[in-house]
Amino acid sequence: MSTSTTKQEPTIIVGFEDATPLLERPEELRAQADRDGYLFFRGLLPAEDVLEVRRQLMGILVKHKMVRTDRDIMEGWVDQENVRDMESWGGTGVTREAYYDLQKLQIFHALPHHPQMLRIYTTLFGRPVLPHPRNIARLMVPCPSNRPTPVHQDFIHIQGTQNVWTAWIPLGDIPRELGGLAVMPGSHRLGVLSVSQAEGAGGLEAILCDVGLPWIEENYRVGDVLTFISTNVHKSLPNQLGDRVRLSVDYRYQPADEDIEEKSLQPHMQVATWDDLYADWPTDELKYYWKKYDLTLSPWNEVIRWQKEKIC
Ligand SMILES: O=C(O)CCC(=O)C(=O)O
Repeated sequence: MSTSTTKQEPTIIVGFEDATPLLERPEELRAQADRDGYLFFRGLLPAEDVLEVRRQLMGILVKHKMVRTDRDIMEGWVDQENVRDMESWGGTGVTREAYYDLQKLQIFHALPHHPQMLRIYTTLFGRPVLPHPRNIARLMVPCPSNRPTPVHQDFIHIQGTQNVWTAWIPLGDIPRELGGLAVMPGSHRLGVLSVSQAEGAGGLEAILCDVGLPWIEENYRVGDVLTFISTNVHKSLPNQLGDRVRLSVDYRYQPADEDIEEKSLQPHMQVATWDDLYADWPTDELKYYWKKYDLTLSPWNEVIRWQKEKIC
């Protein structure tokens, strides 16, 4: 007699519940966050604020000849010829040079301090919030060196407290075919999962046995905000359009009185020093803002990152 195990394909749900009304009912917001490990806010950010960030990022893609200028630049039509052999740098979607230009933009570092963003986390935590300065952008140009982001939990890459929440913000409409983020509700209760090596941002894939949880996908619109705790399992969908860039940012927040690992205070991928990135900023108030907090640093633990190769 032979035995075989068949892996159950997870259910896919399209469309999140909108948690915006719960910002007026903190207890319910916290209960939902605790139950699902994520929250979704439809149109919370003013479209014009998000679109200005998009406009400036598109300007960088134009400068580096990655998007076409014979069509509306805001639509992000890719210059296929120029990106074919592009070496994408560390899950950012673009070259190191283009990513450096982006990290110098004040507006990109100011968006996480938007009053609507701070409102989410002051309501969720009920105490002072620390936005991490290590802000990340994904300029996911469809090209051979860019792969969808694998199934993962952020905690192994961030460490510090597990109570870090990622805000994933689409910079423009991102229908599912353009490759937005999908989350697995309730997956934060699985604990920190083992990983194996993978292609795509982060380079590590969480090993999911038959956990019986669905995936939730979304057709994102400009102004939407998705947020999830660092142990929530998520991934990006593939960009099936193939001719348009997917732009998003991911910012992180935690209660200011919980542990933080030092690299969360450094520029992403240490692409430059803060002094270098700040050089052209017209105003000073956001420079080194985290120094006003009395932070508790916790050490990096390589063992957390490499709980590898568990067999289901
Ligand atoms: O946008 C992506 O492809 C990856 C984002 C992500 O995994 C995150 O924000 O934690």
